[in-house]
Amino acid sequence: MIQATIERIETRLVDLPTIRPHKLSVATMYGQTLMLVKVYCSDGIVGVGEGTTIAGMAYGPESPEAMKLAIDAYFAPAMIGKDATRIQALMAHLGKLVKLNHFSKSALETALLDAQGKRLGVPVSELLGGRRRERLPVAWTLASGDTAKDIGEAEHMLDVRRHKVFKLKIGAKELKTDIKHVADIKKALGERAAVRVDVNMAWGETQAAWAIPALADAGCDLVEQPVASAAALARLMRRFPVALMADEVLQGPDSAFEIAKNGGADVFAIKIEQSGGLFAAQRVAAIADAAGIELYGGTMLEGAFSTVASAHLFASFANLQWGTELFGPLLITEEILTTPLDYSDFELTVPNGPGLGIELDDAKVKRFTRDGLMKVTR
Ligand code: MUC
Ligand code: MG
Repeated sequence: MIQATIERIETRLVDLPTIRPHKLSVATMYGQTLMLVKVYCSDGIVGVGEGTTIAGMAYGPESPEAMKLAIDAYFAPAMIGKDATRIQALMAHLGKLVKLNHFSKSALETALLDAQGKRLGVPVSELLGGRRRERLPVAWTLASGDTAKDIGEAEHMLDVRRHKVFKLKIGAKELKTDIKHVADIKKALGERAAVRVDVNMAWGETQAAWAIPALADAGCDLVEQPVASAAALARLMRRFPVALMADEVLQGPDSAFEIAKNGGADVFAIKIEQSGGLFAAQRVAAIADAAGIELYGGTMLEGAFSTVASAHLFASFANLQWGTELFGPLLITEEILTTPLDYSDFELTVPNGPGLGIELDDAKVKRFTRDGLMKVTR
């Protein structure tokens, strides 16, 4: 029986610039902040996890700063001295101490899984039941705010064979302007690419009912979270020849069950952070499978650690009908890994080494660390 207890937990905030402003209906992002957590264990093994949000607090209830505080003040003291090898038991214990904080829990669970994989000499995907695929299709988001620029960006991605599925961020402008934007992009790309939209909850139900058929006519094949309410999303279902995807309303297994019960979406965008961790996301996928809801591997525009943790999980899914959007590290100007991830031929290779199978470039990360280091020890 392997013995390893948790000795020390370190958190840091890492501020990284994005390659261009990323415009969503809720905010424009100029940079991304990663909350990185390291879990040091008594057997000398260190696991790394990450928590990331979209545009600070504009998208969801947690911020990177709040995650750091929650871990430093509440999670870490409760983890010191505990068995690092009993991950589900430890996460259940933390679940009793901290009610919500899905993103912080995902970061810690990622670090514990990374450490356990390193300890056992297996990739995290094997701890999640075993991978069914080695490579994952990766969509790219066009969100410069300018149609011509977006077309140029998409053409470049097609030329270098990095992406052939494009998600367009709409909802901030007039409906007609947004629909023209989508139609122009789809017309320029034609059959060479799939075009989807994410409205990030910006529309009311009547606006959505007017806009979705026009989007379908424009050649869009998937509409993500057009409205805020799960009930309104359910009412929009089956009315249009285009798939509807739930994102923001999907906040873990309980909400997944409610949406599935109400026939509330064709597709679930599964995100490890929004779900409350990798095991919770696995339960969301099981609910979707049982309900005949299709799956898409979502992102919180995460850095390498949450991206790769998600990749290990999505690689193990029985169904992944709509591929993934695990492009987060490509939106950031700085490489924070000693060996970059392999994005090629429209797909990401799931790393194969022990744990997450990636290594942090500590010197690089140090340069971009915001406040210095916070340590919680016994
Ligand atoms: C979201 O709402 O899905 C994922 C890709 C992207 O550009 O933004 C995110 C968040
Ligand atoms: Mg979304």
